[in-house]
Amino acid sequence: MNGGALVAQSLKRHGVEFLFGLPDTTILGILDAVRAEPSIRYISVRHEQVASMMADGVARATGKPGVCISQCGPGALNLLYGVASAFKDSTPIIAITGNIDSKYVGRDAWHDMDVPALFAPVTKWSTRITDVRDIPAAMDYAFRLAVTGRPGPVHINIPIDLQNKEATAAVPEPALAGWESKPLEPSQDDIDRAVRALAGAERPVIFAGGGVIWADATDALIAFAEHTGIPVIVTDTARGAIPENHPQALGPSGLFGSPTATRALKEADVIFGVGTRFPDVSTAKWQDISPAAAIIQNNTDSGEIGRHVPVAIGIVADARRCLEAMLERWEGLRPRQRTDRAARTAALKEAVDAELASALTTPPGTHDRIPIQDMVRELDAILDDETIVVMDGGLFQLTAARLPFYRPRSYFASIGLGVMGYGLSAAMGVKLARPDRPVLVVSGDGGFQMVSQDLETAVRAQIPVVVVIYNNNAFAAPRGHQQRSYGGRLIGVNHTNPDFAELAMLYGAEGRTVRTIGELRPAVEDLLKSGRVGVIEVHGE
Ligand SMILES: Cc1ncc(C[n+]2csc(CCOP(=O)(O)OP(=O)(O)O)c2C)c(N)n1
Ligand SMILES: [Mg+2]
Repeated sequence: MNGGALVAQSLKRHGVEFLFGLPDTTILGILDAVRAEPSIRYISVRHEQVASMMADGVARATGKPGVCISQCGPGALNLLYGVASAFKDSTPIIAITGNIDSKYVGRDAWHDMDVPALFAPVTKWSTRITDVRDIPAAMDYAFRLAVTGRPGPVHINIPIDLQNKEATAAVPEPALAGWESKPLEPSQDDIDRAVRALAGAERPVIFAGGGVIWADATDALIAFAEHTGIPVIVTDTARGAIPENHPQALGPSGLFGSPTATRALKEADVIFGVGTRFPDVSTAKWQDISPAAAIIQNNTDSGEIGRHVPVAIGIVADARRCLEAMLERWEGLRPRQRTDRAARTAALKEAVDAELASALTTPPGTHDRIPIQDMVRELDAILDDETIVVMDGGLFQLTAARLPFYRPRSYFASIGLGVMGYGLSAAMGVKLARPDRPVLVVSGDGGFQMVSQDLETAVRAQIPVVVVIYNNNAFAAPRGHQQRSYGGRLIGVNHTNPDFAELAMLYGAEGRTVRTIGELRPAVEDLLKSGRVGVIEVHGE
């Protein structure tokens, strides 16, 4: 077996169904072997950044690493984009890059760059293979590392000569083969202290992060919340961990959340952070966490505990095991609880609902084009809890992210890095992994235009996602800053766009234009049902 076949066999062994990439000479050994492996579907993209974000989509939709591949030089630079986004949002990706022949690596030859060094700051492990027989063990370690502790991307660089080289001597068995990891158990002492602190609290909140989703702990979260009556705030990677119409669900806090959830966080005397690193985006760079609050933090990665906020009780454990142990202990202890908890939670929930309604209320005045509030309100009315929403970044997102979500793995966005172009790209990975669920992208015109060439990929590979573009012919996010902070002196923020419906049709997709809000529902419903790739341009203001 040659190096390429060893890679393909490893992907197969790890149950990889999809590989996303863009071919070049330095990866042809691997691609040739993948071509011969019927269980793996290889899909070429038109820009490598789309491949890494598709892998991100697969990972977030399934909980298993997504895999992408590119050549070594410019391809690797493009691939890096989605890998970096995944790193910031704790998403496991296996990024594979090829390389020039080993004997020229590091000699400033054509395409030669120190690719492992480029990937190092945005991966958990970035390595170059120097012996073909190391491939299986390196791949196994990569798959293991990507999902253990705080999940994240890993990168393996494989020179082309090793892909083509036969492994003549015996290939060592990967040391990790056959070893099953078990969820990390919490210490009973930590659980005891946490339960007592929470039970005695006057204004407690549960602050649930992406770790709850990765640990499949949403049932445990809901059970614990219901038993204790404590309100739940979620981070942006944990949307839907508790249905957002649940009487105790306050939705997200911070930049994309409600002022009430933020206030509940600020006023809390005890904060139970579960499966979270306390992201800056949810906490106004940690300023929304009172220095007087007692913080309980659960994370499966001990390095994340106390990293951003001082922690009174740290619980290093799998989020599910932590929540289950907390509930068990709470039931055993039957702690005396404050009786005003239910009334406080109900008041918070009422305020969150009222705020959501006002966030989606159209500002007064005349509107020549469709206000963002109208579009999001209408989407809220149209979408059911089956539909997965993948969101791009931009000013529109501040309103669009207010859409409520009711199930885990139903909302994905590039939060920590905030990359433009994430919407269509990640959505394609999500749809491949979850063909049973409708997938809708909400994007700005700027973000969509960063990856619009990959409509061709969606059409060719028959990935029926529907993209709603809120077209304001501008990079409105920086424009807003210029209006507020630079005396309205605009530079570089207004532009023109093609007719997006026409563009979609040129690519062989369906295209619709929405000029009045009433046209949105039929367009979304028809296209989601059509089984085809669809683009809906909304004339935004
Ligand atoms: C690759 C990249 N470049 C620049 C930015 C900074 N940025 C954030 S939002 C934005 C404008 C997005 O425009 P659009 O998609 O049209 O959404 P809008 O702000 O108009 O709602 C820019 C330039 C970014 N996040 N990512
Ligand atoms: Mg725009």
